[in-house]
Amino acid sequence: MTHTIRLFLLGTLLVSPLAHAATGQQIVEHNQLMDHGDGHLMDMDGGMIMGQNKDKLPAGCDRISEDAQITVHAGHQYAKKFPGSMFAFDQQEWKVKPCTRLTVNFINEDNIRHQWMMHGLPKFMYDKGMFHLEVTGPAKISGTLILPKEDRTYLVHCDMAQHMEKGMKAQLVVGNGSTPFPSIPGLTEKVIPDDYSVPAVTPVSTTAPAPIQSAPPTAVPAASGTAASSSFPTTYLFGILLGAFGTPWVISGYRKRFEGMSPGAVANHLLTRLQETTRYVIAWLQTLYGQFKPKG
Ligand SMILES: [Cu+2]
Repeated sequence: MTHTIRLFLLGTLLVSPLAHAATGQQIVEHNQLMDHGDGHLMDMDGGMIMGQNKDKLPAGCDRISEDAQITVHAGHQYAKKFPGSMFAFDQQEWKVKPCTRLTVNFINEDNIRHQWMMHGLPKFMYDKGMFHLEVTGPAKISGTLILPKEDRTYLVHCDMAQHMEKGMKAQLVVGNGSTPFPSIPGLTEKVIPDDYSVPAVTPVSTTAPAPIQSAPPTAVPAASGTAASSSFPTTYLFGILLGAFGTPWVISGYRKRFEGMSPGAVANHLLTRLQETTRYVIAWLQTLYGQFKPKG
């Protein structure tokens, strides 16, 4: 029982939140990670260390030159001084001597996941050539590695999607370093510089004759097609009604009209009417064909 209480108190002490000066948030410290071997450590709250090495000397280092510590703050607020960026570390460059045993204290101040990921380490002792700290903030996680003997500049970034592109990029210089990395905020030239220039405004004519001329060819066939298809049943019904009630009236009218006319005059009159009707029917059929033929 006493043992359980002691463990509980120890655990409470170890994960006790640190006061976050800037925002009043509580920074949870992840320091009870399970060692999965090969320098890979994790805890149940998503804290992760990859490539930890506290005692294996890299080739060429006959001893640890010095023990050093850096504290890295990560978060949105550090991006404010870099226009166009969203995330950043509080520093963009760290310098250490070759064969340094370096402990990185990584403090993620955002309520999202961030990483302090270093690339290009020798694969004979760092699996995947990486050293990597990762935690969901606000939280702190610390890891240790021993740097190689060679003068070299290493890329450090957050590998969460788009975080490096949005500013979370830095470099660690060992000894005299090597070629610096591009696009490190406030440190090196951008590969693709941001362009915030306002494009020149092209004057727009208020009369704008061109759109008016170009509109009719597309608008007219569509409009007539729609009107024809929607009005066709009404027209058809109207025709039937006109035929049913109009025909007797027309016959009686013609009967009166033909009274007293010679058969020749009646025939001539009917022939003229037939010609007119034929022309009308042909015109109607042409219109109908124009409306229903396949477009294009
Ligand atoms: Cu990130």
